[in-house]
Amino acid sequence: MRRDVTLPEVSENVAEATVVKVLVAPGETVKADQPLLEVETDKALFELPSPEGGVVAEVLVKAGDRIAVGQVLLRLEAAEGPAERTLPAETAAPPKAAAALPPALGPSSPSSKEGPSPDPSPPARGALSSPASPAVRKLARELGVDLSSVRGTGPRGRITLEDVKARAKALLSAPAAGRAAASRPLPDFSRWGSVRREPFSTVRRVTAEAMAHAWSVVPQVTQHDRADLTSVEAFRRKAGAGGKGDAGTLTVTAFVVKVAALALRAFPALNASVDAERMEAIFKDYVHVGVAVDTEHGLLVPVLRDADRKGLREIARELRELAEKARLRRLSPSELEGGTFTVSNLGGIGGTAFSPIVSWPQVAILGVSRAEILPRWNGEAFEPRPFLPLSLSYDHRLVDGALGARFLRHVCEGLEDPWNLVL
Ligand code: CAO
Repeated sequence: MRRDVTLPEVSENVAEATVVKVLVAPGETVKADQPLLEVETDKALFELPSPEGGVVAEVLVKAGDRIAVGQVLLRLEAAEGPAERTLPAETAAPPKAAAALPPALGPSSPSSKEGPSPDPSPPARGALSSPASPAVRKLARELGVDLSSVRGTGPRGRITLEDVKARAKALLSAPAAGRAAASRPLPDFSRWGSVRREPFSTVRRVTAEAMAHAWSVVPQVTQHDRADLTSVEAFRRKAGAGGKGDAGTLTVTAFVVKVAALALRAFPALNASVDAERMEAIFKDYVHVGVAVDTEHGLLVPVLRDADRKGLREIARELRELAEKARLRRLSPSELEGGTFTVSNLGGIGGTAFSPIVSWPQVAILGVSRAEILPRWNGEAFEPRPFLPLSLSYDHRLVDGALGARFLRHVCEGLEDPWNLVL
């Protein structure tokens, strides 16, 4: 019996993917679970396994093709035998699939199952979406509606035809200025000299979409402060002197993640999300901190779970592992999802301050610049002290300036006197 192999809904927010490699040819006999295609989504590179054993009758795609969830990719002549194994379209997470190799989420690619984008601007990829039937997908395609921006009101959050129509209506009634931004034509640059075009990589595209979305929906403010790192540096030196090599392990980033995670417990509004449609704040009882990692493929933001409950050494170790995996493109999609706050340390490179962009749907991000020795007045004289510049960007819809400043002060005080936090 012929059997169509389609692209399953690999992850809740992914509607499209790219074929990286076709691993089988017509006439080839395949076993159940044998990889058929290598596919790249916004979040991961993975192998699509065969739903059952059989002979490949037709391959309908080639490397480089953009494919949609539900699209028929291959046809199998199923082997005679017991009942078919099916690949449940809506639960087929990156198929246990061979090491879901690499992911690619920008800082604003947290996943949220919460609400829809409040505005009609293009949403961040990996933002949100609910299951949708083929008819709903078809209508969405026809109306130019991105399903990841639609809240499903049907049973179990399914997106209905009405949901898609409502979204299309909202898009049409959006202020013209908002729509114009995306569609304004570029000038012909070649009039002024030679130019070269290069398509965005997946990571670049995801980052671009996520940043543009976050920038357009989050009214953000950046607050700057400085933490005296004397205690942290003394602690790191001491740990190093203990002979365990911890000075290298207990990085500044690990301290910042730990202190920020504890501060988030004390300031739940910064560990929340905004549901602009319902005018509600969504407070999370977990603290999962995304850490921006600079890789040769672009910016990736793996998530360190329950950072408030983990010890410093554990955080430092996990951070090292996540950064290493990010650089090797070996993070799984789940390691890129669910962040409630982000830390971005550019201090290894330099800089005195910067304005990080809030990683929607989170409401705050902490930028870390390069620590330097500065004079501090002790009442009688100046003394040299290492100071760490910190820049907190926050969503002013939920966080007021005073709260943002208090939160950042709390973080600074936590770094200045870590014992306070421990106690
Ligand atoms: N101030 C002073 N020195 C710092 C520092 C800071 N804030 N942060 C790191 N350093 C030092 C480290 O101590 C290390 O020095 P040594 O080589 O002497 O030990 C060196 O700089 C390199 O450190 P690192 O960057 O590897 O530090 P880390 O392990 O704490 O950071 C990680 C890990 C993943 C945060 C970092 O490697 C990274 O990728 N940073 C870039 C993040 C980024 O791109 N953000 C932008 C997002 S928005 O586009």
